[in-house]
Amino acid sequence: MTSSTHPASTGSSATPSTATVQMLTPDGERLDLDEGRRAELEQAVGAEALAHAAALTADDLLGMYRDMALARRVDTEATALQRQGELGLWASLLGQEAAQVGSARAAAPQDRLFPTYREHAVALVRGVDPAHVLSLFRGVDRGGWDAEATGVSPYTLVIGSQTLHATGYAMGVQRDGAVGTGDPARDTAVLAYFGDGASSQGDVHEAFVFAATYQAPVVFVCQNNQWAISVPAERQARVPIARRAAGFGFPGVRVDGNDVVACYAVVRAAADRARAGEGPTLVEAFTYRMGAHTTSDDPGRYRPSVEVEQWRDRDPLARLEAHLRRHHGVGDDAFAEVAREGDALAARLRRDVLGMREPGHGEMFEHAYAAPHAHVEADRRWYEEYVAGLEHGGAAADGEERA
Ligand SMILES: Cc1ncc(C[n+]2csc(CCOP(=O)(O)OP(=O)(O)O)c2C)c(N)n1
Repeated sequence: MTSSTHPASTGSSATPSTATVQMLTPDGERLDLDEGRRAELEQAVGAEALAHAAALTADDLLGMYRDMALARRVDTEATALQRQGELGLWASLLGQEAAQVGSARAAAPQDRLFPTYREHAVALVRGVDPAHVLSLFRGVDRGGWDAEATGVSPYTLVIGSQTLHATGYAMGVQRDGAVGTGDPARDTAVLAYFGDGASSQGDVHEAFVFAATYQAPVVFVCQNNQWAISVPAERQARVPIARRAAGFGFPGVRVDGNDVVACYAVVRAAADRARAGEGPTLVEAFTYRMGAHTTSDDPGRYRPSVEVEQWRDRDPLARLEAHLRRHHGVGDDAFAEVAREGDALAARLRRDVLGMREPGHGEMFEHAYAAPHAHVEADRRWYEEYVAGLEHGGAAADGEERA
């Protein structure tokens, strides 16, 4: 179905509506499998995306449910750990599981994903240990998971900057001859994640220009969760974000971000296009941030609770669960098994976090360069002397000139 009205517009009459692609209704019905809806959907997303959705098996769908449920369980545990003083901060993904799992599952193993700081489900799908993500929020690590092995670059807090890194990487991939060869194990796409607030950044617009000009293999995945901390999306974007792509010369699609099937299908088709050398696509996943911006934020000060309640009815997990129960005969046992797995993961995470050691003073210098570097060594010596001075009463290094 493509609906001509927002699933739940936050209200500004200045914001024109745009079609939102949906394949799984909140009640769990599959619209892409409905003969009557196919033509309308095909026009909105193309036959390839429909074929990708139709090819999903019951196992695939249960796998998506599991990914979303585990990500939500990690999120709940991380929020509790932060409240208990074990993490410095946490950016919850609650409500955004479908946009993240659908898009990440659409990526091929060789694709590279550039997240911001809320893509915990993306990381999970790609095999990043959530303990690594939590170590970053505990402040004992700088998020140093293996980007090569997982295909997930480090988190970025500088809003929108990773869209430029992603586009540069995609241009590199292109120059390495890994686009448009027709070899499915070689052709590579890049997914760049960012938020509605980030779409106001100059960096994002530069990334769009470069990606469009060079036909770089990038899928821009904007999770429009409708709030950039306390600023609503409608105050930043006078037209739906997906429509901006047209001005740069590439396709833009708005998809129901709480519908994991639609997110998967649309991003899969866009990534296929990118790998084939047909250039970038902007996918706006229209979703909602159910929690606070971070644990330092109080959304009750700026966000009407009725809006949150409306979105609770569109919960991405509940709709996939309804579909699996009604159309694939999945019963209580399977969901209980996923819940048990989630609890075990959460317990293991808690143990890991409580056991994380403080980093040594000099460790931040270790990965600045791959090989030893004289300036980095000088910085390290100065820093170690400075810290030693602090430990001996703060006098020794205070007045010293930096080397
Ligand atoms: C360049 C830059 N400017 C401002 C900030 C402060 N800041 C942190 S998060 C945020 C809002 C981001 O909103 P959005 O892009 O919609 O992502 P969301 O947090 O909603 O997922 C801002 C302004 C920053 N981190 N970097």
